[in-house]
Amino acid sequence: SIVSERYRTAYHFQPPRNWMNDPCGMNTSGANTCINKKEKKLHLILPFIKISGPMYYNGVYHEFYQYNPDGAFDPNDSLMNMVWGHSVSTDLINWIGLEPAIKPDIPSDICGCWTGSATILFGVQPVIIYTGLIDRKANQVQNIALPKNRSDPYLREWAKVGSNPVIQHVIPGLNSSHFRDPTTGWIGPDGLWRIAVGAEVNGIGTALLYKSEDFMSWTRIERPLYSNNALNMWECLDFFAVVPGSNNGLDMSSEIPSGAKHVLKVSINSCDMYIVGVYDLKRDEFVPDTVQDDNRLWTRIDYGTFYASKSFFDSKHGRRVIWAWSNETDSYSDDIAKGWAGIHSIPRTIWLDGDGKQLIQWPVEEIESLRINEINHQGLELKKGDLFEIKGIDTLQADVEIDFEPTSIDDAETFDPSWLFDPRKQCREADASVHGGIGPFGLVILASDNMEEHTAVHFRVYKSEQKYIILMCSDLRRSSLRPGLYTPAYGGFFEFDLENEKRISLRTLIDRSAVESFGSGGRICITARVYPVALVDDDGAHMYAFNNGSTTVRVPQLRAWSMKRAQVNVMKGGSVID
Ligand code: DQQ
Repeated sequence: SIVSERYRTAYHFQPPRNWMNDPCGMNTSGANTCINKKEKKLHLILPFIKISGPMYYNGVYHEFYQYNPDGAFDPNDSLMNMVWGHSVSTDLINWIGLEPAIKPDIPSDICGCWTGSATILFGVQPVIIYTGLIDRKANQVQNIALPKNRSDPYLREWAKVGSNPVIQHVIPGLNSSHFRDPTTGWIGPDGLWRIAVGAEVNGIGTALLYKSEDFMSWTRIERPLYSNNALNMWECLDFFAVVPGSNNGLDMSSEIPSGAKHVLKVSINSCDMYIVGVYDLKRDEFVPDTVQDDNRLWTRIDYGTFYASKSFFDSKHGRRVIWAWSNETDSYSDDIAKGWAGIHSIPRTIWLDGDGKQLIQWPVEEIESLRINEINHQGLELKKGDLFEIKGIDTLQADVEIDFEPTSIDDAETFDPSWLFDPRKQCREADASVHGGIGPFGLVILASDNMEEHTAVHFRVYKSEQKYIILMCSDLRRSSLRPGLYTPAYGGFFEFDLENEKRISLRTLIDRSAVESFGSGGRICITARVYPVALVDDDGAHMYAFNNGSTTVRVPQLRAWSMKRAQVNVMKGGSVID
C-alpha cells in the first residue's frame, strides 16, 4: 500500500517484508590470518572440517537477524518459528538477501532460533552459536551451526552440529527461560575460547562465562563475567575491547594492547546501556571502573528506539562496528497493514573517547556514498526565535550536518542533578518552544506547512558547578497527526567543555520513518521512528534550523545532502527476495 511504501526506509537495513528484530551476528570474512599452531589444533579438534589454508571471503559482510517468515508480527509472542534471516554485503549499505541461515528443525531449537553471535575461529572457521527454544515454555539452550561449504563466498547454507545443544542449563537458581544470546567468542591467555551468556540466576541478571577448547564442548566458569543487582536478565550481551582515544577497533581474539579498556553492553527494559571497565584476566572477571547500581544513571548507547545492539570487529577497515534493531513505534495493526516491521540502525563505527569513559559512535563512512545534491551554508546567525529553512534537498531522505556556536557562555541556566534520572521529562518540560539561556537550538524536521506536524532535535546548555552539561532531545510529540503512535520526547545528557570546544555539532540522518541523530560528534545518539501524515500525503515536508534561546547562536557550517536509495535486499529487476 502507499502507506507501507512511504514509511519504508530507503537506506536502512530491513528485509523485504515481515517482522525483523535483533541483529544476530555479523562478521567480515576475510581476516587474512596465517595458519598458526592454534589452527593446527583446530584441525584436530574439528576433524570434519577440511582446513585448506587461510579462508579468504574477500571482505563479504554477513548480517544475520531475527526474522519471522510468517508475517509482520513478533513470533516471540507465540514462541514459534523465529529464524535467522541472512544477507550479505560488501559495503554495509547495499545488501543481497539470501535464504534464512537457520530455522527451527531440531529438538534443541524446535520453538525458535533466537539471538546469538558469529565467531570466526582463527580467521578461518565461521561458527554460529545461538539460543534455541526447546518448548512452548521458552526453556532455552545454546546450539551451534557451521557453514556447509566454506568455499561458498556467501555461506548460504548452515548445518547444525550433532552434539546440540552444546550448553544446557544445569545451574542451581537459573531461570531456564532467561538464559540466552551468547556473545561472539574470544580467546583467553590460556588459549581457551570464552563466551558470555545472559541469564537470570536467583532472580538477578548476570553475565555467565563459559570456556572451551574447541568451541564445541563448554564448561562454565563458576564466577560470572559480571553481575550486579539488575532485577531482569540482560539480553544480547556484547563484550569488547577498546583503546581510549583510538578509533581503531580491536579483535577480541588478538593481543589486546596494555591500556585497553573493556566494555560490557547489556540490553534491558528497552534500553541498550554500557559499562566501561577492565577485564581481569587472572580472575576472568569484568571489573567496572565505577559501579553504578542505579541503572537509570547508566550511559546509553542510544537514547531512542535502539535495542539488542551487537558490535563486531571489521577486519576490512580495522574498526569496530555496532548496529541495533529499531522497532516500529506505530501500532500492531499498522505493521500488519504495512506488511513489514523493524529496521536496523545505520552501522556505526564505535570507539572510546580519550577520557576513557564515553563511547563515541559515527555512521560508517560508506553511508556517504549515498549523498547527492549537497547544499552548503556558512556564517549563519540564529537570534532568539529565528527559523532558517533548509531548502534544496529531499527532506524525507537526507543527511544533515550542522554546527552551532553560542556567541556567549554567560547565560547558561543552572543544572539540577536530579534531572539525570529522567532526561525525557526534562525534554518534555524544557522543549523547543520553551525559551532558554543557551538553547534550545537545533533542527526541526519533517514539518508540515503549518507546523502542526514536526519533529524537533535540539540542544540546551546548562551550567553545573565547574562544567557544562548539555541536554539533547529528539521530541516526537508533534511528529504525526496520526493516532495510536508512540511519540515520546527522547533525551539524554552529556558533559561538554564549552569554554574550549565551543562548537556543538548535530548530524541527523532522515530516512522517511527513521531519524537518527548524533550529537557532539557522536558522544550522544538518539534514534527515533516517526510516521508523519505529511510524508504520506506528499505535501512535502520542511526542514529548519532554529534557535529559541536568548543567546545568539552562530552556525559556522551547515551542510546537507539528499540521500539516494540503497539496494537493500532487492534483486535485479527490482523484485525483492523473501
Ligand atoms: N529477542 C530475542 C532474544 C533476545 C530478545 C528473541 C531481544 O534472544 O533476548 O528474538 O530483543
